[in-house]
Amino acid sequence: MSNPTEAPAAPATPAAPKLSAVEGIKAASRQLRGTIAEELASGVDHFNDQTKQLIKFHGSYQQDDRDGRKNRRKEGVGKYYMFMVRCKIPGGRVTADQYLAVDAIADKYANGTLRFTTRQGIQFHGILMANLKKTIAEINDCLLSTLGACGDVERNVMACPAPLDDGGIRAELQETAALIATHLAPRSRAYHEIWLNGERADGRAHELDLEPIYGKVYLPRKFKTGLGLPDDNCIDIYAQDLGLLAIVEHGKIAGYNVLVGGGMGMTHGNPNTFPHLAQPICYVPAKAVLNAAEAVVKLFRDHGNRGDRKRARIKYLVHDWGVEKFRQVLSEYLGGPVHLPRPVTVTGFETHTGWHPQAQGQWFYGVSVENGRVKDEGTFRLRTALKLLVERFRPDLRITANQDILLCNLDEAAKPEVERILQEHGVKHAAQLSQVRLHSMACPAIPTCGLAISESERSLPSVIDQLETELTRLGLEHEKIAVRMTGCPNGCARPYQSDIGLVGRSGEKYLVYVGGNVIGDRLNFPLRDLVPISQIVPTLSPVLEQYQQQRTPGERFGDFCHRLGADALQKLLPPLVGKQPEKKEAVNGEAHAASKPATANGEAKPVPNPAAVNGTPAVQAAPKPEPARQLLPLPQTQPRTETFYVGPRGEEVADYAFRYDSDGKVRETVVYYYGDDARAAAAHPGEPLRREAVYQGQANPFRLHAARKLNDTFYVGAPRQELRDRRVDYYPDGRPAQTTISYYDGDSRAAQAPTGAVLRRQASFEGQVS
Ligand code: SRM
Ligand code: SF4
Repeated sequence: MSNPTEAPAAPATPAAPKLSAVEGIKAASRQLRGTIAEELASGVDHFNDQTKQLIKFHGSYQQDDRDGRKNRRKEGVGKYYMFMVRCKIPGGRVTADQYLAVDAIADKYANGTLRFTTRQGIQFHGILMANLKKTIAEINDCLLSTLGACGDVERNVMACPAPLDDGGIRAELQETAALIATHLAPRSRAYHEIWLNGERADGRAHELDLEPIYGKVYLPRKFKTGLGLPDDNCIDIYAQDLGLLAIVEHGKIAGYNVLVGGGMGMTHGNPNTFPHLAQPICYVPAKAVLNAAEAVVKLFRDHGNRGDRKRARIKYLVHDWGVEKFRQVLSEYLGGPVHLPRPVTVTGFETHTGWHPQAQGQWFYGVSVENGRVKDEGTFRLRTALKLLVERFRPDLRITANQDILLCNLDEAAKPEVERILQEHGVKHAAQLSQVRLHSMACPAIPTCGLAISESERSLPSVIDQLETELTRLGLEHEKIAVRMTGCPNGCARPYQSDIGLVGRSGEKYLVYVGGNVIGDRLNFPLRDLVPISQIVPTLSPVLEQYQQQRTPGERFGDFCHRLGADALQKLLPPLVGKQPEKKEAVNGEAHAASKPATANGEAKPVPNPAAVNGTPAVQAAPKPEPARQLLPLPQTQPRTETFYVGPRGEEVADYAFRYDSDGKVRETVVYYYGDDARAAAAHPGEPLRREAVYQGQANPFRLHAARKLNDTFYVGAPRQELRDRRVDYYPDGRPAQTTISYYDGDSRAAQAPTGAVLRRQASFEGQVS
């Protein structure tokens, strides 16, 4: 790789709007049919690349066993393909019969577990292609569906699941969720034809299908709706594409504040992507809510980005247009002027675990399900316990947005037996669980999710174990602290709103966020990047100690972090270490920082230091101390540049760099992009440098969307032989100011220049030139 710190920097300017490949697949699919039926019938073990996209609309993802990949590669056998199947369950509502049916399917076709999702759905993992049709057919036999659980359509509609005695408010939310879900479900008969042997399997069937809302190419991307209450935001309304916040007057739902533009997903390496909270747009009376939902969906259908799937969510429309313009365009879809949102504040969040009274003397019990996984493992037999309870009491069931399940309509007399059955199966009563565990969530990640960079579901429990010990030591065990972990930045467990967010960055390393809250009305901020999993709790420890000592009465952990801010908190942190030190004195504080020159000799390269991102002194990753070796002294002068790398030993790739002024201030932040414009952590090993983007001053390299970009430098050529081709400088408003093109021997552009060619000329042109 060329030395990225030498050159001034540059990113891709949006190419002429071109439709993404998925748009073509949808258009050619004959309303979601494609060749799914033919491939299913052919007996192969996986779908082709086009069909792989289409089956998402039918509620399934093609995956492979990531645990087994390495061995299978060694053995020369291909991937072990298996499928995830997701049931779309509006409001998370399931009958006893349906629950028993899905429980049976878990054994019959899946991996013997169920997974309650962060959107109140139920997933199966590990289904073979040969069993896919039977699985989906049996799900439909029990009157659940997978249609539209994934894909570019309205996803599962969420609503507070708790059957509390509240005068019917939550029941109305549930009904409205079901209504919206039905109204916005795909109407294509393809689903019935393919999975349920529907009657219209002839080639012309698609001509009969009308999708009055979605049309031929459906939505530009997924779309998510949730209905919540100001005093109980258990569905995380600010994370929804469309959040409907009920306005209760005189004990009835008078209407809804319509919030639009929530979404968590971002991509390491793509500063144009970021988490975003839904913004209040307007108010609609209760009777107009379905119309409003349809209007927002249609606006998204017509205006969403169909060229770049990473920028295709409605949140980018809200962000790019601003609320005023969005409101104005929405009014056209609503057919008249809109009412401004009512002034309400979201104040509460409930997990709904434990015992709660319902109307008419009945009770519901919320079972906490760690990370949503329902399984039997050793003496912990949650799956058997739930099955027995459902068989014995026939409760109504509700999946929560916190991956838990509520057993509803229980009589007072059932209480002791419910508790006994759970206890006998090793399932702790909610009251025996710490608040931090009750409020934690993790996405599935490895081994099923194809996008995972790091572990999540399998790793969070041990992090929570350590955190519990630390919180107890500090007397903070009763604090409601939400920890949410994901194996990549897509945000499936909504980690960017929580008190503590842990986002997989690179193998065992995570970006640690703090400063959100359980209510979810604020985004958190990065505390430290690339923290090895073993160091997560030690990293948080000084912040928790400070919280214990300095919080104001009743102040929550996330609020405290938010009040102090990143700079103050980062100053409290211990040095970042790559491995647990064997000898304390070799790696603590300054002595550890002093190992920097040893890291520059190729034996161990520096890793990104997020503390430096926020202005605290730079500290490098420590190789395992070698007792016989002398640490070299730390240079007394300020570095001119500092470059931060990611990747395993031997495959380290520069991710970003700081260029300093002589007074020690960061003059510019440089971010590097490889291959298909990916950041180092997401790039494939050995991909060439393609772009350097330079930002003014000290930018947060993981939240670049608000930073002022100065220029992009584009490179061409093979890895380690990249040549600078052109640089685009930008005006403060983001418009291209000028393009400087480099010419090499023989006046050739970089793409034509021979290996080893020398730079001979640079010419600048106004605006953007390619
Ligand atoms: Fe998610 C993709 C799992 C809720 C944002 N999500 C995926 C896939 C399908 C991976 C893939 O594309 O190959 C994951 C399947 C893993 C597996 O093995 O099961 C996956 N997402 C999940 C679930 C199961 C996580 C969980 O712990 O429960 C959740 C299923 C919900 C459901 O029943 O419908 C789930 N995903 C979410 C949420 C939370 C929410 O909706 O409230 C988010 C953040 C909100 C949002 O949409 O922005 C979320 N998932 C994503 C993204 C990022 C989208 C983006 O705009 O950038 C992806 C990647 C993508 O779509 O390309 C993704
Ligand atoms: Fe997969 Fe990433 Fe979603 Fe986790 S957050 S399930 S790793 S896509």
